[in-house]
Amino acid sequence: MELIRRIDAGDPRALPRLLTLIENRDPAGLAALDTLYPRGGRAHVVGITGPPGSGKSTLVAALVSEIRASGRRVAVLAIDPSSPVTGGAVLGDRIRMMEMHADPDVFIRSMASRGRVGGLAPAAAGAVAALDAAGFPVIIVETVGTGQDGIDIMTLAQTVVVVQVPGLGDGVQAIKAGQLEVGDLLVVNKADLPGATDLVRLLRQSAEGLGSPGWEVPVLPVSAATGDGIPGLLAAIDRHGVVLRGGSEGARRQREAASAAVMSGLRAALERRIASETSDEMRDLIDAVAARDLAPDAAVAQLLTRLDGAGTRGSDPVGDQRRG
Ligand SMILES: Nc1nc2c(ncn2[C@@H]2O[C@H](COP(=O)(O)OP(=O)(O)O)[C@@H](O)[C@H]2O)c(=O)[nH]1
Ligand SMILES: [Mg+2]
Repeated sequence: MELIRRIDAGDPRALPRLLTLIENRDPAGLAALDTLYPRGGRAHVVGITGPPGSGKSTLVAALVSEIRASGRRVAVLAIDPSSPVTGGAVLGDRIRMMEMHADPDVFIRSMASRGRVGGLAPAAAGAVAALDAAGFPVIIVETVGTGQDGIDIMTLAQTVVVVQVPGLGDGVQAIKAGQLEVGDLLVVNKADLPGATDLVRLLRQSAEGLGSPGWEVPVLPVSAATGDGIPGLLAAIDRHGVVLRGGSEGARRQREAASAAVMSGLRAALERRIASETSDEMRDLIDAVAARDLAPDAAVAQLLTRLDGAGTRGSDPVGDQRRG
């Protein structure tokens, strides 16, 4: 296929093009992904998550410089599930990383959920798979929080870095909300600000006993703005990658990621099918439920029968079917 040949030849416009096709669920993009998928599985996918303003983008920029200094290529996927009307947040991130656009071995892509057909989670999983197949040894995924809009960073990333900052009480919030548990590494960013030492101490207590076989969760103070602690953070991320590759935990996570990718894709496909196959009938049935002529379960049963019929016909009016 032409697009894959161009990616292999190192055409800088081919990969952004492929990601756009995948995001739009264009049959050509999905067919390319079918071909590319078996090539993947070698990248170390690192998720960076934390509250807005905690310095994730600044941290990613610092990590990218450090990874480049170690001679590796790196791709960044910045996911913003907040559907900004203006796209401002995503654009801000882009501009901040602009200097890196000059480096052909750094690939940066932003993704928002605004106007998306078929859900952000499958699109993000598809993008990671494409970047993996394109040969980036490290892929960084930046996203706010966890589980928002179906983006569960754990299902995309092998190594999850949870970012906290002093001064906002966020650390305490995160402990209460159980957000630390998803982290393989806990980072206290803005360690140049007051309160960092206390937060590190608090998180170290909370992190005790967390982790996976052969891995204790480290709590690392860094300053993305000054670069303090960044080499140590990258070293810890790399170490976690090595631990994963050496043990059963890595395989377990691969299996979990595969399961999540299939399930989110299936869910999105069913939602598209529901929207396209049942809309008229759905409206009538909802009217009937509202008028108390029909119980909700009875309406659901009728709609399912309708979808079963659509399934056996094999029709796919959204144009999802692979034509590759
Ligand atoms: N003092 C200080 N400020 C930082 C540090 N890292 C990031 N910031 C600032 O925090 C703000 C939010 O950073 P950003 O990377 O956009 O956060 P994000 O929303 O988590 O991606 C910006 O004004 C950054 O300059 C740091 O290490 N120290
Ligand atoms: Mg950001």
